[in-house]
Amino acid sequence: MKLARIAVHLLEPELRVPFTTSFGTYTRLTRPFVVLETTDGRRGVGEIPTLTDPGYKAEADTPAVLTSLREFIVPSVVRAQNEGGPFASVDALRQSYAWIKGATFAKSGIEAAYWDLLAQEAGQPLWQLWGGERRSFPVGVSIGGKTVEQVLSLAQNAVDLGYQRLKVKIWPGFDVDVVRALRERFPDILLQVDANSAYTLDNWQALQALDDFDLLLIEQPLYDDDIVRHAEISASIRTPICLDESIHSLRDTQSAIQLWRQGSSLDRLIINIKPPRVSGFSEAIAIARACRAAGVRTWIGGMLDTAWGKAFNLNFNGLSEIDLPGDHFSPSGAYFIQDLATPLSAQDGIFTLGDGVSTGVEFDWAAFDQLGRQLHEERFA
Ligand code: OSB
Ligand code: MG
Repeated sequence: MKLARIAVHLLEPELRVPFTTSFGTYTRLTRPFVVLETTDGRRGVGEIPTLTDPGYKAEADTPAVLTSLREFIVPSVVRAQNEGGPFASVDALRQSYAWIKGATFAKSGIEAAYWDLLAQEAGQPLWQLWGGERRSFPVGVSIGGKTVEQVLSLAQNAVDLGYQRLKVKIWPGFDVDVVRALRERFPDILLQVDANSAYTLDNWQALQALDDFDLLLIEQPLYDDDIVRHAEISASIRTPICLDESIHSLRDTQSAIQLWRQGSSLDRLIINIKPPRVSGFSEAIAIARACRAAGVRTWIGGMLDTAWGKAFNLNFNGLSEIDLPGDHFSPSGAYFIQDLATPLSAQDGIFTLGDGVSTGVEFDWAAFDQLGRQLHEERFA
């Protein structure tokens, strides 16, 4: 497969319902997309699920990703094929930009577009290409509300839609009360919380009260760039700790596994695998396998991705190494006012993968053009 052109687009999809986290409320998003075109006219598309600012983590914001792509990653990919010929594999593609430190979100968009091309060429669904062996699995929703009433209303909506697992955003002062209210209303549901690094070593103790509510996990309570302190507090809290922000690679995952093995216990460590946060699906698959081998549970996180990005993640969930329900759906029905594909849907909280090629959904090029514009393009020699 020979690449002819690479383009970066910027879209502005709008959420139907604002999403609140410990670091801010989001309604209008800005989203870079990578389009790879082959010499025979095939196009592959990769979404980069940035937020507008670095409130979630460094290099996960739109300006940083656009700069990395334009200045370093796109020129590296073009140079590599021009000088060395067509990429023989996804690994060869990744090698072309491996010298660039960080920029995991930006890199993941190139890799996703390439996987889309490979799947189209093979005439296969992504889940098959990735060795997935599980067609059906339970899925969940992530709830970002500002008040207990808002959270309860979104949770009720999600439960009425059939979802059997809820994740709720918390922060200091908005934790025990919201969890208690959810538990009272939904005594048997799989329930987990996400703090997005809002607590510190001085106030995380408030989270010990959550041990009474039979939570599946507490996601990223402490600093976004820390693994060690999370391992330390994990010994003093019964509820498992889940790492999101602080895992960028298989190596980070191995560090966490080593720390939990030495300290508390591996059943108190859970990893949220977000493919863009770890530079793409190759690394994400390696992380899923390493965690399974160590007895550490995993699930697939989201970033308010459009139906295109969500479809990639649902295919990834077809791997039998993934243990727990992921953040694949919106608690209010659909995330976006206008989307890039008809969103895949679950029945009674269970999603089933189909036989459709690549993502399994049809990319809506007209919506793509309506929602944004091309910022940058380079042609291969
Ligand atoms: O931490 O998982 C997170 C959204 C934006 C940024 C960070 C996170 C989230 C979510 C949304 O929780 C999950 C989803 O896409 O459904
Ligand atoms: Mg998270």
